[in-house]
Amino acid sequence: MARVAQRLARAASGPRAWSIGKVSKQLQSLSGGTLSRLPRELAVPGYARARVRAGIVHIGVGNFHRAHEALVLDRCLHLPGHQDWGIVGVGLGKGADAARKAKDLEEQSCLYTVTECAPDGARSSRVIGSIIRYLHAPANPEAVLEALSDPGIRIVSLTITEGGYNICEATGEFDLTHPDVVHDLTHHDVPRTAFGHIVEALARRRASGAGPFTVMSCDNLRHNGDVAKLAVLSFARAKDPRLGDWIENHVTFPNTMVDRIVPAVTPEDRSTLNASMGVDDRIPVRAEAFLQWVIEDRFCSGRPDLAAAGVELRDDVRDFEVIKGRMLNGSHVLLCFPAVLLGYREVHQALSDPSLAKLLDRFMERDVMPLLIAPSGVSLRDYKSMVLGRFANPAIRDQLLRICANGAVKLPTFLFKTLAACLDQGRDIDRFAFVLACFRRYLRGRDEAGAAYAVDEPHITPADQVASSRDPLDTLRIDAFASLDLAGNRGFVRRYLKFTDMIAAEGVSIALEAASAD
Ligand code: CS2
Repeated sequence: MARVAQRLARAASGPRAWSIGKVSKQLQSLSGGTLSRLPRELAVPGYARARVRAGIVHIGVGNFHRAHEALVLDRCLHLPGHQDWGIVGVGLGKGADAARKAKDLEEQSCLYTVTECAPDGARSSRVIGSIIRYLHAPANPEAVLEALSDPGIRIVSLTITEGGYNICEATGEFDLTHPDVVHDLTHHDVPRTAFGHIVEALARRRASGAGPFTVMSCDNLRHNGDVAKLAVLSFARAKDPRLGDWIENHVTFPNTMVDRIVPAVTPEDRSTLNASMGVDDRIPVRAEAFLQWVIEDRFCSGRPDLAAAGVELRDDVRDFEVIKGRMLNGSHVLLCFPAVLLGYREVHQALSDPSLAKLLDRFMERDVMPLLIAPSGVSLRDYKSMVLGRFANPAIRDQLLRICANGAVKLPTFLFKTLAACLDQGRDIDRFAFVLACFRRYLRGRDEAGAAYAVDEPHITPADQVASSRDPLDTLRIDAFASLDLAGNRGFVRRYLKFTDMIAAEGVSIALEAASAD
């Protein structure tokens, strides 16, 4: 009888048939109501989701958040006494994609699958249940402010991208002239930016006695907590200096180092993942098996037992951030532009090209590692091998164009500290001159074989783009690169023009050999 009822329920919820090659499978839809009917091999939340309350608001629910913090919190929710640490997800983005994501999450009761792919091909998938509510801010800004003002919320975490903190590269200050910031300073109840939301919510909490929350940045930035603090305090002081003081005295901004490679999911990936799980998940995530999260233990209003869920709580987070940003993200950004120009589209394919592998090896070994101090228990040489091994993982098929996106912000974020030190110390700067020459060539949107790709550079103005295509030195002068005045450095300009000319006359391969020559 039970089996019959189960079958009827299965039929009522309308499993869809998919075929991959010759195999066709019945896929079970995913939502709170179908959890008990999912294929047995798929791990599902082992806690009562209905009893979970929100303790965290997360702004920027991209694939990275869903495969990183939300997965760690899902582990926490399995611990006794942790039912108050669910997540309310918030999306600030406008446009059709953002609205679709909100709809998909709502229809799936905010459930989704994460599939972890090890380099040996082993895969495991599970349903993550830690996001219990999702709010699309443009559709209802007041709901977001209410959620953030709820006394139950004790942490507000952020993945709003490296460029999202609105810090001017030239001055290092929060840009109070940005139109959205100007808007938020005068329209307190309908903010557009993360800072407008956070500061208005803190003002309300201060007035109501609900107390502060921790602001935890999870973006790939040097000292991300300090940057988040600068942004929040600058905004708050511009709005109300006394509120700024209150925030400074009560809110904490721990620095964190986040690490997990999470590729974009194409429609083909989605079909393959769903067929292998037997589930019709509209928003599945795929990630490498590796996951690291190091956090300073500075939470002003409490935290879950993150250590029990695999997080490292340490005082020397900044050292980890520096190593990860300069070695892993630095290598990514050094690799992606020449690799795309050479016709590669996935990271592991590029790594199987010995010239590109050599470029990264030289870069880490010669340019980066001599400048770093390893935290206790970390060997830089092992770290280098681990980075190269992770990039070479064929199972995650990470997209080079994902890494290229927003290169104007990523290049300075991940390479300029190393470049500045190399310039100061009169060391080899060829890898940097080479990658900037490749970046300029990449902006044309066609690789060396003529294949077109989409260039995603929200921080380069159309005028800069035109200028850059005429005069190679104008690429060095774009606002995002202002901190180093590279166009005014004769030594750098000489090397950069050498690579620009070499790429134009002889091609990227020849320039690549020259950039990693002994
Ligand atoms: C990548 C990162 O987007 C990028 O530039 O380097 O997303 C990288 O995959 C993660 O930081 C790995 O932790």
